[in-house]
Amino acid sequence: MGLLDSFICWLGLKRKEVNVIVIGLDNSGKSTLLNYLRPVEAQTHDIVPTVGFNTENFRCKGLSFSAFDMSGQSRYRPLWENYYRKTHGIIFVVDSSDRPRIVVAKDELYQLLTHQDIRTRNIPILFFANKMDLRDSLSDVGVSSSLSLDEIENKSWHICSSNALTGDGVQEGIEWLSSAIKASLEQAKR
Ligand SMILES: Nc1nc2c(ncn2[C@@H]2O[C@H](COP(=O)(O)OP(=O)(O)OP(=O)(O)O)[C@@H](O)[C@H]2O)c(=O)[nH]1
Ligand SMILES: [Mg+2]
Repeated sequence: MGLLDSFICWLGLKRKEVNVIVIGLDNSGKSTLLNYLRPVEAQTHDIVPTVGFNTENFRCKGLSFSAFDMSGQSRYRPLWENYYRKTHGIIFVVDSSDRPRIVVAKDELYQLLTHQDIRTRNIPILFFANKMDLRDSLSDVGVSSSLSLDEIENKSWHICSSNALTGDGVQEGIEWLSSAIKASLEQAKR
């Protein structure tokens, strides 16, 4: 951000721009969730598996978000780490109905938490226990314990049950993330 931009931000005339990376296994609902955050007239009913990544923009609580919607397919997962250094927050989406692959999600989470660009930073992580509408889905508590979220150190985290098709739980999660990012930016200034 240039000096002029910083001044305009300071005056409260411009929203602070932040980056978030949206990760999680393929088919967990990342793109569907981001689609819900678009203005109604821009939403699509035709979401296909992401190739590589897409970017989406949305606003919340005075922040202007650039969200990197990453593909969760195994061949594209190595791309995720390229975005870690510049991200202000992480959205990790889990398909709560995909019990057989929750261990794969846990392994990807471990790789994230131990990555050199993430390990030592107090970077907020928002988990969506998505597809809560499906029968036999794990609850947010079930997803949290399957992923051992209680063992996360040095980071603020929060988990929300969501239904990305209807948007249930999505706004609540994004509001938490906005507040957590603002708090971590304030902390970094001190
Ligand atoms: N029932 C239900 N289906 C969902 C929900 N969220 C997403 N889906 C469906 O899950 C499928 C995958 O959704 P995507 O948003 O493409 O998943 P993704 O995580 O972006 O997948 P990749 O781009 O391949 O990594 C689609 O058929 C969605 O309609 C949900 O909350 N409930
Ligand atoms: Mg996608």
